[in-house]
Amino acid sequence: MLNKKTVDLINSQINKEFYSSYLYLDMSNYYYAKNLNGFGNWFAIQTQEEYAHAMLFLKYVQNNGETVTLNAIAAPDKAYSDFKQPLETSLKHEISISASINDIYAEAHGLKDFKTMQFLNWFVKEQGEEEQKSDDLNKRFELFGIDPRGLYLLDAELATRTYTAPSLVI
Ligand code: OFO
Repeated sequence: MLNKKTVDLINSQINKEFYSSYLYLDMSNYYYAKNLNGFGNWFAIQTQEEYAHAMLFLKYVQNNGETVTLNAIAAPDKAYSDFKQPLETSLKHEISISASINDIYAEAHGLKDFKTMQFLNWFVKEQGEEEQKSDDLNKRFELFGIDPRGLYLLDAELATRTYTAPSLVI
């Protein structure tokens, strides 16, 4: 059994993770349409990761005998006017997702819900890594992305990224 507010927060987090997946799919499409297939690949893998996060939260609700509530996923409404914008948007988005997970953690902590805190530990670490990855990509774009040859090499590097399923087992 979980506290109702905790279940509500986690159900809302499921929606945010699916939205993240959708948002990154939109960014992936943007880069593929510009023939930056490496950037397209990088965000396509982000999409897979976010889908996996949503499913982990979903499984946690199910495993605790609670009801999963699936709400409508908002359409990604961003229009990008240059190659840097999706990178900046994604960093801001990751920071907001970290804050959202911290809010669930704070609720669980207040309730001495150690089981949920332990479950969330993986996500707290994962968000730290996600923010770092995104920040790193922003910085490398600033260094190399403005020069066409640098952009070509960065795109080629991002094309090599492959998907690894989350290590968390629920
Ligand atoms: Fe779900 O990890 Fe990023 O947002």
